[in-house]
Amino acid sequence: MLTPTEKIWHNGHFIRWEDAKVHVLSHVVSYGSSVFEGIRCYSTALGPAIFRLSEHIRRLQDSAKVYRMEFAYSAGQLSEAILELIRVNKMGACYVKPVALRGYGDVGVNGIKNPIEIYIACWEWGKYLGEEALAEGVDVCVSSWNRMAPNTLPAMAKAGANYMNSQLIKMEAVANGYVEGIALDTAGYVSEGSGENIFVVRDGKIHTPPLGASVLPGITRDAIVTLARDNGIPVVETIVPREMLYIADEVFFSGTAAEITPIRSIDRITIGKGRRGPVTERLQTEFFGVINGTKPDRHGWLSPVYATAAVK
Ligand code: PPE
Repeated sequence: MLTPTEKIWHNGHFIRWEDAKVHVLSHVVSYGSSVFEGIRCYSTALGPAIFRLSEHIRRLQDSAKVYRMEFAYSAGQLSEAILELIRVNKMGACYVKPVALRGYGDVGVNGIKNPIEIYIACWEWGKYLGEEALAEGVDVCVSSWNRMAPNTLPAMAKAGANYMNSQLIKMEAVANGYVEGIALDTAGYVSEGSGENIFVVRDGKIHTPPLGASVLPGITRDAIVTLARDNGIPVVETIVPREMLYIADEVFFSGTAAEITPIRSIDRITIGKGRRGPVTERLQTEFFGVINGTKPDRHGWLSPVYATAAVK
């Protein structure tokens, strides 16, 4: 269960956790008009440090732009608010969620006149797909639900409403005894999990669906592509047919919450040897190496919470 922290940031002020409430007639409640981020702060050799802060803030701004939401705060102000929130709450490793929503005011679908409320909360969040998942892999299915069609809800925006689709995928998967579901896009090609991007390895080459396959432009996805290239592992963004999942040597999920999670079976078909494969393991080693300081932070991905001068 969620353990409250002391403070939540709201429109430039720190308020008590208990006071971070919205009115039931806020636009977001009926119409799903929110955009948000999920960010991890890791406990590192430099103290708590946020992974890819500027990229997450940029995506939040991008999501808002698609939905014509205007922020009263700059990227710099939002970054500083996140760092300060972690300091105020005296947190180490934690998960940070900034959310911007259309609030209380006008009624009706067009929420353009409603105030934009920005909240940032943080809490401790462990392993997303279970404790064993990172080493053992997870059992998943292909969902009967498609990811949103490109001309319905824009997948590049991380909007609250997209997660109604995610909920259908996730609830169906769990009800049927799987940990997660993989959605296809409306053309029938592999898209992503309910809260993760997906990677398929065959003959030493990594494939991941392109942005046109209704996927979120994952920041972990980008980190994996970068780390793979750094390490001479071929990686391509390309359309992935469903059957390629079943005949892959390795398949894994990526996400802020899921990090790099191997998949050991899909629709009860064993993937590769049925456990974490060598490419997945190598990428985990590179990824966690940057975080725990055994590998250099070559791309400047970490923003230390207590050394603001180092924030990008
Ligand atoms: N696709 C979806 C649909 C998604 O929600 C996420 C993140 C990703 C891909 C991976 O993106 P990134 O985190 O930038 O690498 N899902 C977030 C929310 C999870 C939740 O349950 O809430 C996350 O991983 O934080």
